[in-house]
Amino acid sequence: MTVAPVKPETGQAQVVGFHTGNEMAALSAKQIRFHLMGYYPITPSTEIAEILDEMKAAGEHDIVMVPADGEHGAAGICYGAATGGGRVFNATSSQGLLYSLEELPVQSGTRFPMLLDLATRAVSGPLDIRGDHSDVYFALNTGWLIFMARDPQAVYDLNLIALRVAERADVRLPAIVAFDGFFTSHQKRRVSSFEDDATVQDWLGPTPEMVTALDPRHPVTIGPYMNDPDLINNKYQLEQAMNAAQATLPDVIAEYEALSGRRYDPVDLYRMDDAEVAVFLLNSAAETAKDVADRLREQGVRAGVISPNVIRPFPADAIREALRGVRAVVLAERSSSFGGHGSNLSHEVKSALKDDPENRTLYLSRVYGLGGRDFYPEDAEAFFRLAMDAAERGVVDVPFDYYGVEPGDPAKKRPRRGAPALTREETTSGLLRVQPGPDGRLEVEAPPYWQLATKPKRVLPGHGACPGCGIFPALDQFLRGIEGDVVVLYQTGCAMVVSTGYPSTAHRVTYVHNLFQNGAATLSGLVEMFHERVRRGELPVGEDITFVMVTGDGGMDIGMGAAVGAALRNHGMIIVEYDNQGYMNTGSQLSYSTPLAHLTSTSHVGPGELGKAFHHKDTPQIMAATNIPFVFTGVEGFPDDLMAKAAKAQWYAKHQGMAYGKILISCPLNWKTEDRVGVDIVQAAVDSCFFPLYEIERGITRITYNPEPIGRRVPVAEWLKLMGKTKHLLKPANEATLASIEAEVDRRWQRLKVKDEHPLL
Ligand SMILES: Cc1ncc(C[n+]2csc(CCOP(=O)(O)OP(=O)(O)O)c2C)c(N)n1
Ligand code: SF4
Ligand SMILES: [Mg+2]
Repeated sequence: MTVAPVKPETGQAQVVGFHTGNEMAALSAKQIRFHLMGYYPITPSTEIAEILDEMKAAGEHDIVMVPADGEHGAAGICYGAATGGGRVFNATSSQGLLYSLEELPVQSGTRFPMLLDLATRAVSGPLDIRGDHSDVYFALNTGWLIFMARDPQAVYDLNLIALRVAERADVRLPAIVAFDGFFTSHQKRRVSSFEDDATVQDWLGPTPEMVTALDPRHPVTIGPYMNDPDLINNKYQLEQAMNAAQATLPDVIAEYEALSGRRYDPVDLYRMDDAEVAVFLLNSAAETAKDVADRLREQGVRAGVISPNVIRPFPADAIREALRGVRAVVLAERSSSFGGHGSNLSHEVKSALKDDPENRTLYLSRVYGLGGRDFYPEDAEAFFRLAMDAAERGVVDVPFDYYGVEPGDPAKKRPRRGAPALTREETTSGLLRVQPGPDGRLEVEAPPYWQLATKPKRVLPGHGACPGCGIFPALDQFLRGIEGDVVVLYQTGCAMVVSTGYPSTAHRVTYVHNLFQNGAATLSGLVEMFHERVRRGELPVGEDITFVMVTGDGGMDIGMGAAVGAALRNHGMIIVEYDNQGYMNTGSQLSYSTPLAHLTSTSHVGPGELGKAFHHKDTPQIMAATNIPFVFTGVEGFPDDLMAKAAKAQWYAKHQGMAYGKILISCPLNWKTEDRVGVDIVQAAVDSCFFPLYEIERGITRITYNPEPIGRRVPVAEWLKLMGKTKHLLKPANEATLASIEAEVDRRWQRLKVKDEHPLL
């Protein structure tokens, strides 16, 4: 992009800084002063909400920030807010975009503008957090405008341009501004921004008058049931809106240039005037190729780079025009349309060229850089050389291919195996016996925990968890209470991320991963397949596997629907949740299990905000309401208790259906504590009755550790004072909030005690 100096006679005062794409996204959102942001954290876009939350805590803006239960929820929140007539913002990446995908056509089809910033990232699976364009390509058919921002400056500028186009009366479409995950989202660049927020707000003007759900005197029906022939007409109108956006773009670009001194034509053309060979690239890779084009020009090669700033509407005319005299072009894309003999935009460029009967450009389509694989000048040069070779010989030998891949030889390269498989004898101590007692509850006969210490670990110690992390000690205690063969499913979270990294694994038992919105459904499918294959005689009749899903507390937000679904179907499996009170592997964002007023990276503390705004989720009680046979809580500091509950969970999973348990574990990194004190903090959480230890067996509640009669109950302040993330709650100014936490903890505890004492509850 060319950054022209601001023209003093027309431009507005600007400041120069050194910022990342995410910072520029947040800055532009703050300056636009959206009414609302609905969001859900996902790397590498998470920082945008984090920065905005920090600014809010500091009192720098008044945007309503709504933390969703998942991206589908975030998209719904944004859509609902947009029907209310204000300005709406969201930010996401990868699976987050895909998880909200079905909402996107709802919004464009009913024509409510908003802005969605997409820090692009490879789509799962397998899971990869780095940047390619496979996510944004899924949005090509959603009816959203799509702008491509090649650097942090463009993120800022295109956010303003996109919103302005989106809100035009004849457009009224939501818009995505996509920039390269990590390459642009996290790398600092020299950038300019308007000094005064008012400049941005004046340029955009007030939110335009639109259909609104908030005017009872003028009721409207938004999203009526619609059938043939109206539906196709609705889509035709959407197409017209895209055309209107295309028509309006030159004006908006010119106006923005007058305001800022920076110009964004629909297609960024670099030395294309007389180019004979060219590469077509999106976003940051195009910048790399520009340097190479310069170098080749010094050697006498007429090389150029063509790179759209907008892909919806697709600037077919400008591309056709730019390629008119080009002899060969490499169309290189960071995404694939598997089986499509070329990725999507390659086909769109080719079809644009077909519309010019005079055009003789040869084209080669290449997929490169998937999963964030770096794109170096040598790679750009290789593309130019492909084009030069085709131009010289007048033929294209390989029209479509992947670039920079090594398919490997399965005979030579096998994933490294971890430790040898566990035998059933090794995992069966024979020391744990579970049987129904006279009152219908299970009785567990178990040795002291230390006697099971010789049972081999199902997760090897060579994982990458932080020092002092409570996950694996607690999981190990839990899994020791389970006898025999186990198949585990881990939802996305710290436990998953630190224990597998292709080609290594810390798991000695069969492990399956699915994304954390759907693990419970996935495991329930596996459980049913197991039983069906046994029934059909395809697996030995005596085969006996216990199925355990391991999830974080965040997985019980976004995956709540799947977990409740599996619970209502009562599959024979265990869900064990390790609760570290936040989305920790993505950098400590709040989860619904984060307690009130705790500090996280999306619930800051400052004059405008006091940590998380609502109380922690009572997941065990929610799961108990599904009437599954067994629900429990546990902590590492009570190993005998935890092990007995594991044994019961296994019995119920085998004989009656689902068991669910929540284990509170320490996260020194994000609780801001020393590594060694995790067990003490968790003990204080139990003794303050914030995290009571209990079980609900076939609907009957029993507290398994009561700190009151033994004189161990402590005020919640005694627990909160142990963590850096809650120290602010002990300040006199925050007395009322502390009292509110104490009151809520006590209210839940008193109800639990009543249940414990009641024979039917
Ligand atoms: C659909 C989707 N949204 C967001 C993410 C990013 N993400 C992966 S794990 C995670 C948080 C997990 O939190 P939790 O379950 O509590 O586990 P923890 O990281 O705390 O161990 C998030 C936000 C994702 N992978 N997929
Ligand atoms: S971030 Fe917290 S939960 Fe995750 S591995 Fe580190 S200490 Fe454990
Ligand atoms: Mg968590």
